[in-house]
Formats: sequence, C-alpha cells, structure tokens
Amino acid sequence: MHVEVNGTTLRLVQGDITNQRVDAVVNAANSSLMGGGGVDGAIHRKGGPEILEACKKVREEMGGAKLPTGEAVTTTAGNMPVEKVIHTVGPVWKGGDAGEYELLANAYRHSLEQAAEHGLKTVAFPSISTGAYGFPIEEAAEVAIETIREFLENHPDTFDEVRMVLFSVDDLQEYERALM
Ligand code: AR6
Repeated sequence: MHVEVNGTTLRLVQGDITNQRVDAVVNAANSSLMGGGGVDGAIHRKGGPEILEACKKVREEMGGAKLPTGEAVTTTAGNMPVEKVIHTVGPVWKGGDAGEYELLANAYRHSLEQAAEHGLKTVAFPSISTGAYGFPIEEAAEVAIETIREFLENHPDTFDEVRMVLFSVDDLQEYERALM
C-alpha cells in the first residue's frame, strides 16, 4: 500500500529491514549505540563490525555521552547494500504519561532530518519502539504515519520514497489502518 505526499511516495511493506534496496535504513537502536536484539541486532549482523566501529566513534565525539531518546545519528552501513544507517532511539513504553508519544515522533522526525541532511532520497523505517520497548502498535502506527506525513508536507522534493517495513502481517495491517 502506498500514498503520495507532496511528491514523495509513502509506502508500507511487510518484510525485513535488512533486505531493503534503499539509500538509508533506520535502526531502532538504544542510547548506548552498542547494538542489541531485534532490528538493531539484525542490522549489525548484516552490516558487520564497521557499523559498531562507527558507533563507537560517534560516542567518542559526544564525549562518551549516550544518545538521548528521540535523537538520531548517521553512520556507514558497512556491508549492507545501502549507503547509510540512521540510528535513532525510541522511547520505552511506560504507560503513556511519560512523554512517549512526543519522543517517538521526535525519533521519526530527527531520522528524516538526518536523511535529508545527507541527501539520502529513499529511507526505510522499522516500527520503532514496538518490539523490546513495548510501545502499543496501534498508537505507534498513528504517531509514525502522522509524523512522516507532516514532515513530507513540510519538505517537498526532499525524498523519493519513505518506506515503513513491518515485520508481521498484523503490524502491516495496523499501519495500513493508520494510513487510511
Ligand atoms: N526487520 C523489520 N522489522 C523487524 C526486524 C527486521 N529484521 N526485526 C524485528 N523487527 P525492536 P524497539 C520489528 O525490538 O522496540 C534492541 O535490543 C519488531 O517485530 O527491534 O525500538 C535495541 O538495541 C518490532 O515490531 O526495537 C534496543 O535496546 C519492531 O521491529 C531495543 O531493542 C521494533 O522492535 C529497541 O526496541
């Protein structure tokens, strides 16, 4: 399923984020940037040690500080067949009253800003925060679609395609509902 937003295709697909032919994939990382499970594990496995090396360098450049929730940074994609990996940190779900919605929107927005700054024309996102971080999928889908749509409306001619890559059919259906 896809829609056009101000000249950019916003597409929803079921699949594996590491198999996408795009310019950049977004990683649902954690603040340490040192890898983990889920999407993070899959991207580091496929991209190889170069990505971790680049992440260590980013941490050094930040004086050792962790990447705050909702922020995003860009590194090499190592052996992955894409140009860049954009690492962002989604919020851990704590019931909904701890700023989770705004933090999740920030993660999408800052990832898109990174892609735009690096001139990356096609970007694939996983469903940030809805795995290990426990964000309810229905609410997360609404935040993701609304935030991407608004960004595209405000940034014409920036991207060719923004793609949400959902791991399961159920997740895809939640995002389709949010897009309709
Ligand atoms: N391709 C696409 N989607 C995937 C893939 C894949 N290869 N693998 C999992 N998903 P998660 P989070 C889906 O846990 O909730 C890590 O340990 C998954 O089904 O990857 O933001 C990090 O280091 C779910 O719908 O990310 C952090 O510590 C969605 O991707 C923490 O997990 C996100 O699940 C981040 O948790």
